[in-house]
Amino acid sequence: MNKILIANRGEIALRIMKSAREMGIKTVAVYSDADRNSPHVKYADEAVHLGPAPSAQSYLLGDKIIAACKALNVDGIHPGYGFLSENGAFAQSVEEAGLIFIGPKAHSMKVMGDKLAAKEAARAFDIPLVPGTEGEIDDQEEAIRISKEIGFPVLIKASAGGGGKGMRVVEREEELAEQIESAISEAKSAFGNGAVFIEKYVGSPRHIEVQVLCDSHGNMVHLFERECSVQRRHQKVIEEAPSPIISPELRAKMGQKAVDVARSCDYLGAGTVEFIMDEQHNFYFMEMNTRLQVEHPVTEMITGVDLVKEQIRVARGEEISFKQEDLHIHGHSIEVRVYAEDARSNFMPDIGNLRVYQRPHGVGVRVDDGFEEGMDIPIYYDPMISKLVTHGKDREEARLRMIRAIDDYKIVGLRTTMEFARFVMEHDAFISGNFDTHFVNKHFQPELLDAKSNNNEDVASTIVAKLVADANKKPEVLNDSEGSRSNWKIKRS
Ligand code: MV4
Repeated sequence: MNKILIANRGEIALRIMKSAREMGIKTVAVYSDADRNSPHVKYADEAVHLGPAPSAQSYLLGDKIIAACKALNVDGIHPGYGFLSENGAFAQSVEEAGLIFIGPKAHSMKVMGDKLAAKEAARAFDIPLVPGTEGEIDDQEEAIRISKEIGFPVLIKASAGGGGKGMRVVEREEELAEQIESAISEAKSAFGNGAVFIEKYVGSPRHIEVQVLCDSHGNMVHLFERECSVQRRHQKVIEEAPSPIISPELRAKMGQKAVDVARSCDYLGAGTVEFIMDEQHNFYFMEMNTRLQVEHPVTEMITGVDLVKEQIRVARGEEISFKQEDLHIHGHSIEVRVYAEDARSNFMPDIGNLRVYQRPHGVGVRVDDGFEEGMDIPIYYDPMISKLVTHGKDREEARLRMIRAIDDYKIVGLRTTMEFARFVMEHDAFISGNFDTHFVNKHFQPELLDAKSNNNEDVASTIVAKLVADANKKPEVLNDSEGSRSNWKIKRS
């Protein structure tokens, strides 16, 4: 593989290009009108314009992307996450065009993209599943019988849903028939597939997912778990690895089950097996994400494995570069997703310009981002500005490092979720590790954000004051050994 095209934008496009470059592989960026001047376009060896800003006219144009690959002699496509990454039909077209899709086969995506098919595949491999109906509900009487058997509350899920879409909790038997009817019609209109099923409702689950990696030589490994319980409305906000509540024995067991899920769909490449865990630490398979995930860096930080490199290796037909027994957990890593959202106004997306953008640095700090100072955050895509990742010898060091990094990260021009993240980092429930997927609803109110911390206006005035002070500095600052070599003077003359 000499040249790959990255069918994505922003931080993940850059992240992928960095690994490709280290492997001596040329990179091709694609971009929309909104991303003309983006770092991912500048970083790539070549770049192809796709169209107007909306995804449907740019990053989702599979045929146009494949045509660009042919014109530029590209060997493979990395889809990143979102956009075309879990589109089996696209993966199929890529292969039919004689290109390598850096990801699993269309078959695996198809099985795991349908929750009922995923559960059926997993059942054959003895993976723990939440008690419920075995297949699609086609008989109300039977649905009621099974629900009574497992006990209320139950959860109705759409087979074509996923990520929490199309779920509804039913508390009482009398509501069940009506809820099933409306779930079916909702699933039909939302997904074009009315198949729904029932599970026992797990009231206080933790979201724990296991990273897996498979090659075409039959090697399948897991890279331990990520704890992703701090989320709001199915949007993850903070992730960490390892989970603060999992014992080595449980980890080995979950890892083995995750590998079996991968085996059940003949998986290739990097994937994530999502489990929920109840208060008694019983874990149940929920779904498999057949892509590289946003939160993959925390796994990289604790294992030392470059997941993108491994994806490329196995896509080239090579073996994974290590064995299960070579892997160990080194310390602890936490990721905060920095969104252009206002936590004080119900996390409304905040649009604007990154007037000041200064990244934190230092030991154990990693920033995966795709913007530069002065850029606008486009309204057309996900409002994530960056991922702030820390690593420490243990959870407490990673946590304190995160607080320090948040304080060092200067963003002016937009409201971000950083002060919310700081609130979580300092919350007793987070510190103790005693939290579940209801953390935000249970513990967060905007009033709890420190009135003066990280307020945009305060930061702005601090920085303006600093700029004025810098501009008025006496020449001796420029004459010291650091200053005389810097281009401080040149930039401002
Ligand atoms: C559940 C559940 C409780 N009981 N299933 C939501 C996303 C999807 N992957 C699975 N989800 C859930 N399935 C049963 N039987 C609670 C959730 C859930 C959840 C899971 C993981 C992370 C955040 C969540 C937030 C709300 C509900």
